[in-house]
Amino acid sequence: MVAVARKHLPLQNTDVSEFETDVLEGLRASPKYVPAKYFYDALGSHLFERITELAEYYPTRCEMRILRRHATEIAELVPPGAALVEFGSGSSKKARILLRAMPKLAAYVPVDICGEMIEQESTELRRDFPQLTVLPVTADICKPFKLPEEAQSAPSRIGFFPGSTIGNFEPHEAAAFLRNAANILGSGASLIVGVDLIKSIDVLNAAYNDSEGVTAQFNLNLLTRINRELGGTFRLDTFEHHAFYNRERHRIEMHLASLKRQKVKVAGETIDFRAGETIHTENSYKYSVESLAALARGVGWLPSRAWTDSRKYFSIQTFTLAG
Ligand code: AVJ
Repeated sequence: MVAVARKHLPLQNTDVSEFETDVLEGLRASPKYVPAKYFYDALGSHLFERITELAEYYPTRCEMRILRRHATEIAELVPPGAALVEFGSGSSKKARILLRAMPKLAAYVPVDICGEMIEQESTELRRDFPQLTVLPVTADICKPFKLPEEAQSAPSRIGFFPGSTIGNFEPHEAAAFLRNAANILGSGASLIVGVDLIKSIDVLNAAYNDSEGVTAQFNLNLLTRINRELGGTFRLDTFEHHAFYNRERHRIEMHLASLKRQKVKVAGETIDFRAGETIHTENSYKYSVESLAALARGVGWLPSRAWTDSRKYFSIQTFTLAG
């Protein structure tokens, strides 16, 4: 079945086989894990949208508020004729706030692994910002990629990485991402990063254990996806959503815990679970303004400005490239 499909759908099946490789590698490991990027199939993306609207989930609202309140000041960092490059742009909802405050911007370059999504979004952006050149790039933001000629030749480039997506990386991966962004943007560049801040454990734990159970559905949907795309036999009623703040490592951990000893098949392979054994599905690292600044400095970015909301839950931080 898969072998036949692979011939006719090369693009889709490249993804499927990478998904299979990554899932099997993670489920053979001890402790078990699955990379968090696989949450975002169609249903997963929809569930994440619902998470951003939950009373307990403050990050998205806080970030939007900071961007709206300080859009003019943020825009002052962007010289006329510059190109704005968004890493992992998705729906470009946050970029729109900046675009409205940057009328002299030459180009907006949304970069996302999901080509279909940014093509559609670009059509809407061109309609809403007729004077703006929109140059979508389909790429994995963790790997080197080339900017379109028009963005390359602009007098300067500004990176935008909102949503605390940087928190999904291990700190060394976050540093590698910042280094890659510096290489892509080039000398004279600036970078605008949105990052969730270290705060009261109760606030953090509540944000990932909402009372409606949407985060639990989001987490468990990963098993549904494995069942559908990799012929998995996970029974969703035998796994439970676990999310907690790990104080030592400044991160929320999400896991799926097996409620009993059991065997599950995935892509023809049998995976054994002990009772209580978990699959580690996500880390969401929390930073202070200082700890992110230190990380960025280490790879050549000079910290410039930082804004937070009134409760200091979330931050927007800017950096410029040294040299
Ligand atoms: C999209 C990675 C920022 O870590 O808060 C939300 C994902 N996971 N609830 C986050 C997520 C569980 C989210 N990020």
